[in-house]
Amino acid sequence: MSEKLLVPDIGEFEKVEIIELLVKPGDQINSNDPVVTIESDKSSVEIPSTISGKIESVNVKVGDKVSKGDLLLSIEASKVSSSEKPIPKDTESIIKQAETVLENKKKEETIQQNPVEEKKQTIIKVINDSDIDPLETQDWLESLSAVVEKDGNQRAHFLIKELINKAYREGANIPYTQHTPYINTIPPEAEVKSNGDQNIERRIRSLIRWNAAAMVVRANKKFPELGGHIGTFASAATLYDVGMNHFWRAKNNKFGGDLVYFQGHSAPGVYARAFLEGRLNEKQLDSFRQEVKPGGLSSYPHPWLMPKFWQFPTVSMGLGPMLAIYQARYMKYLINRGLIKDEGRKVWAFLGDGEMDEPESLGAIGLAAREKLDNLIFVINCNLQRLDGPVRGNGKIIQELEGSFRGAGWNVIKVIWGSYWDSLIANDKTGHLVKVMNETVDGEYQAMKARDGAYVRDRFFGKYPETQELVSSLSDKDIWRLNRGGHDPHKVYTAYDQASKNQGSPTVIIAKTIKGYGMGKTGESVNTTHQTKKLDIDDLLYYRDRFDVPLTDEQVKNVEYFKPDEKSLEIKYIKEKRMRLGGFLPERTTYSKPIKAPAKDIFDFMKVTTGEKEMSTTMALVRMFTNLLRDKNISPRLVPIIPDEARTFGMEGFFQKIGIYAHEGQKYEPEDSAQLSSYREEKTGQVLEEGINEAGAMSSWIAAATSYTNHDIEMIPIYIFYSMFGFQRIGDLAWAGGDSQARGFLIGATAGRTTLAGEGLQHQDGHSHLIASTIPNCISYDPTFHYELAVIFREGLRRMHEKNENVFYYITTMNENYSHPSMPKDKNCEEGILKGMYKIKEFNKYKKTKIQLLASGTILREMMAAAEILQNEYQIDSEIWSVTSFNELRKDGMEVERYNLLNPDKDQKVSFVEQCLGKTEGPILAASDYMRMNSDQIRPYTDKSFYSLGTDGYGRSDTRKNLRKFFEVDKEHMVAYGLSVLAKEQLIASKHAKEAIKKYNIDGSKPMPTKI
Ligand SMILES: Cc1ncc(C[n+]2csc(CCOP(=O)(O)OP(=O)(O)O)c2C)c(N)n1
Ligand SMILES: [Mg+2]
Repeated sequence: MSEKLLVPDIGEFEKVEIIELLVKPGDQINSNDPVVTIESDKSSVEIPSTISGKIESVNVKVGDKVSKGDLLLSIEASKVSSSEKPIPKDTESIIKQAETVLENKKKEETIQQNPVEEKKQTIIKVINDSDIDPLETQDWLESLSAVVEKDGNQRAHFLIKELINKAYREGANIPYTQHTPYINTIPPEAEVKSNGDQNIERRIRSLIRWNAAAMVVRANKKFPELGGHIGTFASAATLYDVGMNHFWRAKNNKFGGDLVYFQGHSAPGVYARAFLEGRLNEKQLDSFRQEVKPGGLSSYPHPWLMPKFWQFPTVSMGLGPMLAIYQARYMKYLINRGLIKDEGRKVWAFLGDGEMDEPESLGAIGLAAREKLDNLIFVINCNLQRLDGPVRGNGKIIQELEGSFRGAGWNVIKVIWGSYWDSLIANDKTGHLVKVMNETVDGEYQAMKARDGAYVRDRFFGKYPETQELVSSLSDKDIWRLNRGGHDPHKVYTAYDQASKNQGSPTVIIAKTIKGYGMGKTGESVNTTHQTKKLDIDDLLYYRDRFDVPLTDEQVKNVEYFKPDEKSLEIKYIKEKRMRLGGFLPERTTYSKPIKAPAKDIFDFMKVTTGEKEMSTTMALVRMFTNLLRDKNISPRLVPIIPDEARTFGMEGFFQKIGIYAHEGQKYEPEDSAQLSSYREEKTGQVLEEGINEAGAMSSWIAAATSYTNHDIEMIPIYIFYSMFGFQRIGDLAWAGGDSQARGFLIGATAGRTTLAGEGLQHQDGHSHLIASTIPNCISYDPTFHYELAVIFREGLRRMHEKNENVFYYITTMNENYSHPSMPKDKNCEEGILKGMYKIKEFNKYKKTKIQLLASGTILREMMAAAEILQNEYQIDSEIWSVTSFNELRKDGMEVERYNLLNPDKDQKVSFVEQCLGKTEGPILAASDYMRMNSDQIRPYTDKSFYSLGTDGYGRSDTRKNLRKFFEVDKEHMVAYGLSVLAKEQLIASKHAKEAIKKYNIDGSKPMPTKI
């Protein structure tokens, strides 16, 4: 039966051009196969067939303009019985969704019907001064305890929720509290015991503590300028050790490995453990913070400097939390897209309590909960101090963080008190102990740990007679021994155990510790702990004794490391524990397979002129992606990342074609479901649509760009953003991306200070290339024409994803529409595009006076127009150079100059700039849509006179024409400046320049754009 395929609803567009026919008569096609590509002035989209069968006739040709309802093809449809008719995708996902909801509901019901038998919960009374009827309160509490005992926690929760609902409906204004009392979330009865040997583990931990401190002290004895930290790891040692001994599984040939983001300043502790494990030797420990000689140990986790060890750069505070969240989300993305197996891998991130004040640290916690990232565990080491003093002297950081995370939907586990407190809390029949705990602020908690047991008795337990009584039988020493949760391996183990098993939400473990734990009077819990890097002999002896390190006084004086014999119980234990968990951590390895770059001809269509058709480079890029999606090797590996600008960039066609990643699929029928570019969310969706969130999008990009090492699968992330909201906004993340050896593309779209016209000061980018040039492994380009883009992009794919070079690409694309010429036939053109410049045109009619004109991006077109005027109206010849990358030219120039200076007696090399311009005639005038500094970068690498134009100053909204006039990068200014340059070089008389300045109404006394 013959069926007709019509142009579907293409939104607001009409008379859209057909630019490609993807099928011909006789082809057998399936439903959803693309048949033609259409292009508006903003975007190009493939139209998929809705019918399977054999094509009888194609009723359109390239160049035709079509609108909704026009006939595209006639197809002899394959016979599909109505029962076999495919369910439309949207409906299918809605059905799936409904089924899952039903299933979950069923599960919930069964859980509710069969409450897990709960152990008896201790009732903790919290004394409240505003309690007008304590007896009545007692009644209610007892009823609740009875419910907990009889029917379990879930039932109790249910009743409380119902009570609250009822009160709310009856008009009670119930204040919402996100805080629980200042005690551990997991009661002692619910604790899980570790199967580890606690004695050996303590001995190992003590040695790690000692060696970590020793390496910092030794380095600073030799070179006091090196610095380092002892106090941070001292507070976190137990938190790391329990993970290392019992929880964190390494990557090996059977398992992908858990990913652990270590807190930057605890690096000495991680090295100290690696020393006991036999992965680092004494010489290496002695080269801590001396990295210039190969083999030195990095101050902090830096994969660039220790590429086989560190996986994640975390020391710039706030980046670790964001990167870890997006890493966990990306892991789920890979699983849901079927690219890696779901092995229950976890992402653990260790963070400082001071670090949590960075807005980035909390900035993405909502996403983690929304995406149900139960593969993510944060451990916040609340030692109550940051660098200068207490994190919340007047408040309680643990409570505050609990509120933030609970409010965001996380599973919160507070580990505040160690086991020695258990019996005290159990005996707190009046509730006064919890009251004191709640009332005491962090400044007091910190001060207490800087003093002694007597002080704690007086200042803490002494607050109420009831609490004083509670510790009356304890000595001051006993009181001093009351430990904090983060230093108690049992409490930490049970928290990790519960966190690892939690489902449906991310978990945060908020652990209370002591900064500089064990460092004694000069370093424990004092405001200067953070910066303590030298310990005097008394401190060292105290530290040895405190942790029973088997060193003689003499050895302590020499600050010797201690490593037990290989056959000792400790070393055997530590190794055996790691072997059970699959290997050592951290370790950075890569087993991914390269992706073959597409054949050169995939971009051939971009090497021929677009003729009269005008398009922007942003649009050319989107066309190129559409083509790449047809490459079987490349397509599944592309990770398009967009921060709510797909429509701005003409990429909305991707929504239907490859779908938007949504871990729960699409629970609604989108408003535009009938349209070709309908908003389609899917569990297997490919696009990461990040919303208005550049930092998050960049974190996703880093996760995908390091997929080759963290997931052993090479991926091609392409993050497209408003160029101004790129490097300027997320510069530190880009730096961390470089450190991480990210591979992928960053596309600064709608770029240029005058090319993006109306948007104004905050939007118009005139410096992103300069910021990009600060990152050593970032390669950046500012192409003008579609073939330049194609050559650059393919080379990026080849270098990064086929040859696995650890570089990443930054390419600016623009939104100015113009016709693109064919690629010049010159065989060196491609090389020039990649190295940074090539000659695109020459005017050579008069052979009297010549000027070299260099420009990049759309400003090249102004320069080409100026050259034409110079030739036609002033008889000036010129050579025009398309500069695709001033940055790349500078890199080459620097290297050549350095080589020549260091090798004065050898044949001198010639920079690429000089290879191009050395033998040409006339001075150079260079311009771009960026600050003059952009083109000035190559000034030192040519002997010629060099003048530059650029867009220095704040942008502002206006038309492109007016902006270019304002910043003096339009063709008229170029003509006038060109003539002036030639006059200054005494190649022509100055009157020509004067005339041109007058002719173009240029006011010579107007202020610099930087001043207005
Ligand atoms: C973005 C950033 N700002 C400042 C610093 C400098 N700095 C290093 S450690 C530190 C204090 C850290 O306190 P906290 O997060 O509580 O960690 P702790 O050492 O107490 O575990 C500061 C301010 C940094 N590393 N990164
Ligand atoms: Mg801290």
